[in-house]
Amino acid sequence: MRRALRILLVVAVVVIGGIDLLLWTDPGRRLLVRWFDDGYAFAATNQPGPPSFEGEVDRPRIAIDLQIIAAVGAQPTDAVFPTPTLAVVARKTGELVCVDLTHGALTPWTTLEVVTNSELGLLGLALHPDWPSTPLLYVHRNIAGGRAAMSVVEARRVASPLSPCSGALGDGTSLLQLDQPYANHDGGQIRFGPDRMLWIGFGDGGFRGDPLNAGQDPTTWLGKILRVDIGMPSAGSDVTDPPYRIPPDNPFVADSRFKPEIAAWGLRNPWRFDFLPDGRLAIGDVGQNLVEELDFGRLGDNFGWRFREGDRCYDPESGCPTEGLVEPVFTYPRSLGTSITGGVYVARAGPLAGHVVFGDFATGRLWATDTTTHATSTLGKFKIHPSAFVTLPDGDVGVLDFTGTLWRLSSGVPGRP
Ligand SMILES: [Ca+2]
Repeated sequence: MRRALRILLVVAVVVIGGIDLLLWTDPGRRLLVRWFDDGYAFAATNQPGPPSFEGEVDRPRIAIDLQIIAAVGAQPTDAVFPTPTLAVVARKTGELVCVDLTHGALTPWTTLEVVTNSELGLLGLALHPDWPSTPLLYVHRNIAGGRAAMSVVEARRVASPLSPCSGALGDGTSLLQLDQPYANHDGGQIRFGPDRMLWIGFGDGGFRGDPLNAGQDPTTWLGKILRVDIGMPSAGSDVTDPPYRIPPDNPFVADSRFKPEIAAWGLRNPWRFDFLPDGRLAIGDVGQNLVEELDFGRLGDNFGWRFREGDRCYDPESGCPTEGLVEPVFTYPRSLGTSITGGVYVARAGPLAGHVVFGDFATGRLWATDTTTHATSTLGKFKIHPSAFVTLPDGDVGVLDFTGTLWRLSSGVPGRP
C-alpha cells in the first residue's frame, strides 16, 4: 500500500511538474501557443444580414448598412489605395492582390514569404506619404527566426505605382526587425501619420498575462507603438542611411531608460490605431480575460497594461497603480465581444463625422465613438469578422471582413452611396 502511494506521489509530481514546465518556461509556453492556437478560420459570410442590437438595446444607435465592394479572398488583414479606384489588399497568408473598387475585379499580384501559425502573417501595409512620386510600399510581416518568429517592417519599390499588379514588387529593404517571443500578440499595424512619421504597433509578444511584463518595460518595443522618421529615400534606394531616424519630438528621446522609438506604451496588442485631427491616437487594445478597450491618447501616454486590463486591475488583481495611466474612453465585456479591432476616424460629413468607427473581430459588433464627447453609439451586430477598418479614397469607411470581403459602411444618408 505504501509502495502504491509512493508511485502515486511520483506520478502526481511528474504531472504537476510537467504542467508547470509548460506554463512557466518560455519553450513550454511557445509549445502551448503552437498546440492550441492554430489561427482563425471562419466560414465565408457574404450576407452580413440586418443589424442586431441584442444585448445593447439601451445604447444610442446610428443607422448604417454594409454594401459589398469586392470579394478579396480569405483572411484579409489590411488595404492601401494606390489610386482613387484601386485597393491593394494584404492577406494574412502572404498574398497581395489588387481590387478594382468600381467593378470588384480581383488581380493577383505576388505572395510574400510569411509564417502564419497563430496570429503571425502578413499584417500591415502603408504607402509612402509622397505616393506615387515616391513609389514605396511598406510592409509589416512575420518570418521564420527568432524565438517564435521575427517581425519585419520593410520598404519595397513598386515598379508600376498607378497599376501595381501589372508590374514587379521589389525585394525590399528592412527598416527594423523584432524577435517575437511567442506566436500571438504581434501587433502589425503600420501607418503614416499626418506628421509624415511612420507609426508601428507591436503587441506584448504574447502567451497570456504578459509574462515578460513587456507593456511596462521601457527597454523593449514589445507592447508599444513606435514612431520613426523614414525620411526621403532617393530614387535608387528603398531606404535612407540609416534606414530611419528618431524624430526629435519623440516623447522619450531625453530619457535613457526608454527605447527612443517609443511613442506610446502599456499596450497588450494594439490591433489597429488611427490619428485624430487634434493629434491624439485612437487605439483598439485587445483584452486578456474580461474587457476590450478603445483608447484615445497622446505621445508618451502609458495605457496601463498589465497593471490594468481596460478599466480594472489585472496585475495586481486589486490595488493596482492608476496614477499616470490613461484610462480607456470605451470598454466592453465578454458578453459583447472578445477581440477589439481598432478603427478609423471619419472626417467625411454625415452622422458618423467626428467619430472613430471600430468593432469586435469575433462577434461582428460595430460601434462609433464621438471623439469630442467620447459618447459611443452602436451600429449593430453583423455576420462579419472585421479584421481592419480603412478609410476609402472617397472618405467612406471600408471594413475588411476576415471571411474574405471588403464592405463599404454606408451611413444611410439619402443620396449617399
Ligand atoms: Ca489599457
